[in-house]
Amino acid sequence: MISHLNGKITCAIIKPDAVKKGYTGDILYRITNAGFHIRALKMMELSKKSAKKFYSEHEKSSFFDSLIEFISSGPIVSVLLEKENAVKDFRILIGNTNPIYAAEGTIRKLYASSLEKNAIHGSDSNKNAFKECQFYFSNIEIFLK
Ligand code: FUP
Repeated sequence: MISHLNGKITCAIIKPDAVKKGYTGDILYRITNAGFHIRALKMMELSKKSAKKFYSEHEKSSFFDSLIEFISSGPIVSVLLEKENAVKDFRILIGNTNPIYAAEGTIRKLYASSLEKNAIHGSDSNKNAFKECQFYFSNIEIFLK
């Protein structure tokens, strides 16, 4: 069982805009420099079907089709991160969803170009952190020993 990791893991995704612009290394440096430990990492492309599954909570939103088009438009880097207060601290590190409102020094302020092309994803709850880490890494227990 991995319930002892509740609150200590989160799922990050470096999105196609940031990967394409060559920001992957800089972003990972900022993440590890902030005290997060990388437990698993992979570069991949999401099919439209997988993208729809990952963002299913937004399927009724007006921006859904565009979001699916964007997130499946090129390679992404998905990362399983571990740290105390991982979910909350990572959301602070990445900043507001819209880079216009993101605080100075946050990853979205530094690397995002718009609300949609906002460089990075971070889980918004402990429940979603487990769900999303499982989505990208299937059997997460092997990475968390
Ligand atoms: P976040 O939790 O910060 O990733 O933001 P949301 O779950 O609210 O939104 C998921 C993604 O949808 C965001 F990263 C960007 C995109 N989005 C839009 O493209 N348009 C919107 O109006 C809202 C969100």
